[in-house]
Amino acid sequence: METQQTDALDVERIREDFPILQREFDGTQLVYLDNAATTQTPEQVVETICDYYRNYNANVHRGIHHLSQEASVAYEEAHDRLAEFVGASGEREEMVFTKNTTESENLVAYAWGLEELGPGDEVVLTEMEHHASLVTWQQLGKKTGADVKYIPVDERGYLDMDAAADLITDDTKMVSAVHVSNTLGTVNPVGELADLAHDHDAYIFVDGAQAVPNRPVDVEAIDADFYAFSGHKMAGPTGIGCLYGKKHLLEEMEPYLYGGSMIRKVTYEDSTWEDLPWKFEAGTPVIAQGVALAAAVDYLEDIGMERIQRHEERLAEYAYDRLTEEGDVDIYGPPGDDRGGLVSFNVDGVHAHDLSSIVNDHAVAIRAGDHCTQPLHDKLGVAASARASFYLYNTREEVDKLVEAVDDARQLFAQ
Ligand code: 7TS
Repeated sequence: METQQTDALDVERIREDFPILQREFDGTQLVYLDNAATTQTPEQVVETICDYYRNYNANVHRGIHHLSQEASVAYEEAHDRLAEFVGASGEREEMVFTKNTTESENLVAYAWGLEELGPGDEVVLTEMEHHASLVTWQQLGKKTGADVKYIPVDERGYLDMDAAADLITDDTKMVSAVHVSNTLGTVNPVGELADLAHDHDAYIFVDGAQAVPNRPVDVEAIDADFYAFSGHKMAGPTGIGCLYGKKHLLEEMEPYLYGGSMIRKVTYEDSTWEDLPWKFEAGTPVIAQGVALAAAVDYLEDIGMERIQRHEERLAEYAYDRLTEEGDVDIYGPPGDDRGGLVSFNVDGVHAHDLSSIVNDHAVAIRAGDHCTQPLHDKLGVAASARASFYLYNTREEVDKLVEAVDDARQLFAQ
C-alpha cells in the first residue's frame, strides 16, 4: 500500500526531465537531497528560458514593437498564472514579482512596516522563522521602536498555540510566520494564526518558501494578508520571488523601490504610481524568470501538487525511520509521519559539516549548517545540523544511499 502511494508519481519518467540528476562524481551518480536550498530545473523550464531569449527577448511595458508586445503579454500573464496557482482571485494585481522570498519580506517590512509601526506596537514571529523574516522584522523593530515577540516552539517542534493566543494582542500589528519550517519540517497552522491576528486587527505575513513548492497552497483559504515564496525552490529559475498581497493592502502601501516602470506621471516636483502590481516592480523586471516560473507552475500542476506532497512526505517518513534505526541520530522536529519533505539531524559524535563532507564523497548532496535559523539551533542546543530535503524526483533508493553514506561516516568516527 505504502509503496503504491509512493509510486503514485512516475519518478523514473520525471527524472528524465532533469538531466542534471544523471551527473556522476568519481563514477558515482549524484543523489541530490538539498532541495530546501534550491531545486533542480526541468527541461521544460530551461526550454522556456531559451525560447524567450531566442525568440522574443525585449523590455516590457515600454515598446510598441512586436517583440516588446510579446514579452509584455507573456510577462503579465505569468503574474496571473502565479496568482491562480496560489488561489489569489485578484490575479496579477495581487501578485508582485521580486528577487526572492527575502526581498518579498523586506518589501512589506519597509513599504508597510516603516509607515505603520512605532513604539508600543508589536510584531509577533515564531521561534522557527528563517533569517529572511526574523532579521528583517527584528531590524525593522529597531528602526521603528516596535517590539518583536516570538511564539515558542515546544520540544516536539510544534508551535505553542496557547502561547500564541496570549502573545497576539491588540498591540500586535503584524504576525509573520513560516508555513513549513526549513529546519524542523513542521507544518504550521497558519490559518489559525491568521484568525488570531485578524481577531486583533493585525495582519499576517506567511513565509511560504518551503510550502508552495511542495503542497497545494490557497492564500485565500488561509486568509493570509501577505504570502511569499521563491521560484528557485519550485523547479523555476533563480532571481525571482513572489509576493502575494491582498489588493487593498497593496493599494494602500507606498512603493518600496522608486524609478522607471513603477510611475504613471512624473514632474520635477512629484510623481504618481502605476497600477498594481507594477507599482512594486521598479526598473526592468525579472522578465525571463517570470515567464519561466509560469512554465514551472505548469510543470508542477501537470504532475499534481497533492501527489508531489504525498510523495515527499512518504520519503521524509522513510528517511526518518531509516536514519533512526541505529539509535544514535537526533532528528529535530515532529514525528516522521507529520512533517514536510525534509529531515534535519545530527549523528552522535559526528559534526554535521564532517557528516555532509563524507556523505558528499558518496555523491550525496545534503546541507550542513544552521539553515538560516541560528536562534532555533541555539534553542536546540546545537551549532549545526545536517539536512536532507526531498523533491518530486527523489526515490527511496536515494534515501537508502543517504543512510549508507551516513553509516560510513558513523564507522569512520567510531574508529
Ligand atoms: N524562508 C524559508 C522558510 C526558507 O527556507 C528560505 C530559504 C527563505 C525564506 C529565503 O529564501 P530566498 O529564496 O530568499 O533565499 N532557505 C534556504 C535553506 O533552507 N537553505 O538554503 C536556503
